[in-house]
Amino acid sequence: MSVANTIEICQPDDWHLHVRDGDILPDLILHTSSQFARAIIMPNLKPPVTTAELALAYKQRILDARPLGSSFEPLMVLYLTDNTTAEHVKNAKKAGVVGFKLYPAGATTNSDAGVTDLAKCSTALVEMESCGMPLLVHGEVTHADIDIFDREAVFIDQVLEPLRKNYPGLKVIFEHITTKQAAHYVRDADTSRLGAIGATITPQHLLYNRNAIFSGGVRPHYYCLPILKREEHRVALVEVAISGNPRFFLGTDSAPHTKDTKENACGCAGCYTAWHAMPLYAEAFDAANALDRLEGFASHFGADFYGLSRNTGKLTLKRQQQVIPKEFSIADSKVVPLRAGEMLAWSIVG
Ligand code: OTD
Ligand code: ZN
Ligand code: ZN
Repeated sequence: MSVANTIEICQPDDWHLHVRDGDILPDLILHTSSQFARAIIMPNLKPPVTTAELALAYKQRILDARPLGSSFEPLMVLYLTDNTTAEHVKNAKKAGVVGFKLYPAGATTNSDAGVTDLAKCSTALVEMESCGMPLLVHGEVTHADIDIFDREAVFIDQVLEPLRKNYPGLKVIFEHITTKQAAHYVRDADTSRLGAIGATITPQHLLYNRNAIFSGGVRPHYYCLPILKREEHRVALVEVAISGNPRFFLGTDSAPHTKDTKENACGCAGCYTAWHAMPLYAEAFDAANALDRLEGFASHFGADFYGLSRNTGKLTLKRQQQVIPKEFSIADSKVVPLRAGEMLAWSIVG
């Protein structure tokens, strides 16, 4: 069998990205827009992006931060809170917002404003069902008594399945799935009975298992939420990612934190992958002998799921080694990428 050394794919999109705000925007947008035509911008700012008005202002700051001549398109989602109403959903729809994001309160970085009880936003959820507004879900329960490695699997039974049954028209994206249970739940979901379901998968969850966090010492740059799981889960994620099933698509969850807040006695959660996301995904697909499935996952299925047109541009990747920088100077801080200082097997051409 011949080995592909160069692959050209339809330009990909990132269906789950954190770019924060302020001075660091231009560098972060530069990294992302060198590979991706569009990205869904996560609303977990402080304070969170909860209204159409706030989303449009944030979108404008991102557009202003693009490199000259860039046509990169930020797609905005709003942060669902206990106080989100049907009116918020209607206004969001009018403003071109592509979804609402459910963070169970306390689940991840800046999620304190998240939903404490889904019953509190039921009018919003009913409106989302009726106007076809998708719900993006951080799928972990947050009770301190549930083991951190079990939080996603427990969420499926305790929250996700009841949610989909209560709102059978709701379109759901199970974000950054990390377990065999989530992969199989999405793969096997009966969408003739309940709303459509998709899932995003990060590069780190395709490439690493939980050993990466502890190899030879604590490795804070491999700490993200949901946390890396056992090898059997990584294998199950690769299996669905390369399966050609359009329910699974790319979402980097690139989540930059400054070096000092990661390398800290209480380090922040998040992996920075925006600079090298596509080479990382190429490596994961290559290792599974499935480079021919990368384009569907990275460039087609997300757009199809969100009902948006596929991109017309192209991206070319080449099997060419490069060293990942040890850190990036971004505004007045340093950001350390995933696998900093080590080799990357693939490069972007051009
Ligand atoms: N996970 N870090 C962050 C968000 C994600 O759950 C997520 O989407 C972040 O820093 O915003 C992380 O580990
Ligand atoms: Zn999340
Ligand atoms: Zn995220």
